[in-house]
Amino acid sequence: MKLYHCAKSRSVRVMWLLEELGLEYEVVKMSFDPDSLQSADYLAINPFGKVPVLVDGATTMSESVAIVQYILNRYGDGRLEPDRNGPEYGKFLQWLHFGESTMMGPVAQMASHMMFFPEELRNPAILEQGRKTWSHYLSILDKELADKDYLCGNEFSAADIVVAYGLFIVKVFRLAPDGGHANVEAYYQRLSSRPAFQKAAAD
Ligand SMILES: N[C@@H](CCC(=O)N[C@@H](CS)C(=O)NCC(=O)O)C(=O)O
Repeated sequence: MKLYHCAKSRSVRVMWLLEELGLEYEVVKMSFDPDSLQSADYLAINPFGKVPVLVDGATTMSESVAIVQYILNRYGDGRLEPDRNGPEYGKFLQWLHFGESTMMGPVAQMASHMMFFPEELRNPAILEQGRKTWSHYLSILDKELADKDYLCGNEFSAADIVVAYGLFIVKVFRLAPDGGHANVEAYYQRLSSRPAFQKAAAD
């Protein structure tokens, strides 16, 4: 497998999973510079000009959570997900997709209006709205984590990888103030101390 990766991007999720599963892969380091992601060569691989991309034989994919599901399905041997016929599986899929579809909405708002957009397009009201939504999501996560260490069946799973990436990015870029969600904080400390995370999150 070949993983196209930019430091701190959503490809961290994929690398973290590959590391946890002990799978062999090659990393192609990209950068956010348009010469990299917008080059003709890269656009031929991913017309969206984004990372991650995973190439596995004839398969090329460019949605991080779909890639996570693909890797689990092909190479996971049941690891890092609950039994697909058991009671936890629906919940697992829900958190797995929450981590991108819902959770990254306010992250994108905060990041755009704090650092990605040119000054003249940044809107403090939208930044504030993003922070409010983020804080609301964290309170729900905090309740969910009140009596367990991980989101599904109290076992570490790929859903934690996807969700923890959002927490990571908000911390690294200081998009929202820390604090106020003790269970989420303890959860993040638990996850970010894993060697596979540390390898994937390094530059
Ligand atoms: N929904 C996609 C989003 C991919 C995405 O937005 N990637 C960002 C990095 S985290 C990117 O490559 N941005 C570069 C750009 O938009 O120019 C996924 O989960 O993989």
